[in-house]
Amino acid sequence: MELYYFHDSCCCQKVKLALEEVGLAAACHHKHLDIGRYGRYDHLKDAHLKRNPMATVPVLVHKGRPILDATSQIRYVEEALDGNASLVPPTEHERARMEIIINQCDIDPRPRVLTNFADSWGNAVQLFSLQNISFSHRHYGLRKSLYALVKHPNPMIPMNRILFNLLHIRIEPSVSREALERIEQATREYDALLADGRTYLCGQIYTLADIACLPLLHRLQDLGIMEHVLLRAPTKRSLLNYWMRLRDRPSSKKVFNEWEPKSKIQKAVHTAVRKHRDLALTVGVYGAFIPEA
Ligand SMILES: N[C@@H](CCC(=O)N[C@@H](CS)C(=O)NCC(=O)O)C(=O)O
Repeated sequence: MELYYFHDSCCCQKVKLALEEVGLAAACHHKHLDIGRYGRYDHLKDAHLKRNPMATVPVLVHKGRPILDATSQIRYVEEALDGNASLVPPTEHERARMEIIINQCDIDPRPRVLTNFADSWGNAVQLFSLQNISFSHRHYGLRKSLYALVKHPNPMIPMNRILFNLLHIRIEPSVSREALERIEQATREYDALLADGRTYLCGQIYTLADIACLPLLHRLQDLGIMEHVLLRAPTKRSLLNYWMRLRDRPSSKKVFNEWEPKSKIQKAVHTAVRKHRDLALTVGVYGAFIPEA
C-alpha cells in the first residue's frame, strides 16, 4: 500500500490517523507531496496526474489501484483490517451515527462546492484554511503562479489564489459568518454527544468518526479560532476535554506534529513565518471576518 499525502492537509491527516491507529502505517509506504504551500507543486507533476487526474491528495494506492478520496480511503483501511481490529462501533445505532459524522466532516474544496456547508462542516473549516493558504502564496512569483494556472486540472483553484492576492479579493463576510455558524453548530452537536461521559464520539471505542473529526479540530487550533469556537459561552467543555485527551494519543501526536523544525536556522525561520502568519490572521483575517460575539 502506498499513501501520497501532504502533511498539512486535513484530508491526508484522516488517512494517516487511520493507518497509525490500526498499525498499518509501517506497512504503508508514505510519499510526501508538497502541494504548494512551500511552492513545489508536486501534485501537478505528470507522475501524480497519472495517479489522480484531479491532482488532489491523499491518494491511497493498493495493488496498483488508486483510491482518490479520503473518506473512501479511511473506509478502505477499516475493510483491510480483516477483523484484526475495528474502527467501527459495535451497535447499529452508533454505526449510523458514525456514518453521519464521517459525512459531516467530509471535505470537498472544489470552488463550486466549497461553500456548501449545509451537509459538511468540513468545508466550513476548509474555507478558512484556504484563505490561510492563499495568504501564504502572496510572495509567489509570476512564474510559479502561471505554472499552477497552466498545469492545474481545476484552474479556478490557482486562479482564486492569484486574485485573492493580486486584487485583494476576500471571502465575503456573510459567507465567512455562515461558515463560522456551521462550525459552531457542529461543535455544539458533538459537545452535546460527549456530555454523557462517553470517551469517543460514538461511544467507548475509537472509530472512523473520531478519525474524521480530529483533523478538523486540529485545524481550528492551528487557525487560531479554536478558543473562539470552544471557549465562547456556552463553553463546549466536553468537546474541549475530548480534544485535549485525543490530541495526546500516540497516533495524533505522530500525525499532527509530523514536521518539526530541526536545525537552529529552520527553527528561526519557522518561528518567524508563524509570527508573520499569526499577525496576518489576527489583523487581516480574524479581525475582519470573525463576527463579534
Ligand atoms: N474530497 C477529497 C478532496 C481532496 C483535496 O482536495 N485535497 C486537497 C488538499 S486538502 C488538495 O489536494 N488540493 C490540491 C490543490 O490545492 O491544488 C478528499 O477528501 O480526499
